[in-house]
Amino acid sequence: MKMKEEVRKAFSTQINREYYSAFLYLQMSDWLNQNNWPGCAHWMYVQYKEELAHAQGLFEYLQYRGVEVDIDKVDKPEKKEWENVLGVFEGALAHEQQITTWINEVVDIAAKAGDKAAVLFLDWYVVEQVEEEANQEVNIDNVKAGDGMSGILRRWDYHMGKRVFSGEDIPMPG
Ligand code: OFO
Repeated sequence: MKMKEEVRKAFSTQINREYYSAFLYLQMSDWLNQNNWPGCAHWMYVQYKEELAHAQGLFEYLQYRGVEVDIDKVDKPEKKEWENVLGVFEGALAHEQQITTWINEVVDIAAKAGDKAAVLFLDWYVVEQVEEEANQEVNIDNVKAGDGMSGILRRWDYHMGKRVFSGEDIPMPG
C-alpha cells in the first residue's frame, strides 16, 4: 500500500521534531556542563544521541516505504537561562510531554488513513514516550530528594555520568 500524503507529511514533520529534541538536549547538555553538572551533562548528551536515532528511525521507515522525505530546517533552541538543574529537567519533561502528544497525533493520522503498517511501526515510539517521560520524572524526583544536600546531589551527578548509549533498537521491517 502506497503511503498516503498526509501520513508521509506527518512522518516528515515528526523527523524535524526529533531533530529539534536533539538540539534542545544538546543545548541543555552544554548548560549543565557550564554550570558544573558534568554527570548530568553527559546524561543529556546521551539523550541527544537517542533523539538522533529516533529521527533516523522515522527517516529509514519512509525510505522503506519508498516515499519522499521533506527535510526542513530545525529551529534553534532558545538559549534559555535555566535557573537551576531542576529547571533543566522540568523543561525536558515538558518537552517530552509535547512530543508524546505529537507522536499520538501521527498515530491518529496513520490510523485515519487506514495505514495499519505505519501504526504498527509507530508502536515502538508510543512505548518509548512512556520511558522518555518517566526518565525525566525520575530525574526531577532525584533533584528534589537531594534539595539542599550537596553531597547527595554530587553523588547523583556522578551516577548520571554513567549513562551508556547502547543504540536505540528501533524495529525496522524487512
Ligand atoms: Fe524522541 O523522544 Fe524524546 O523527544
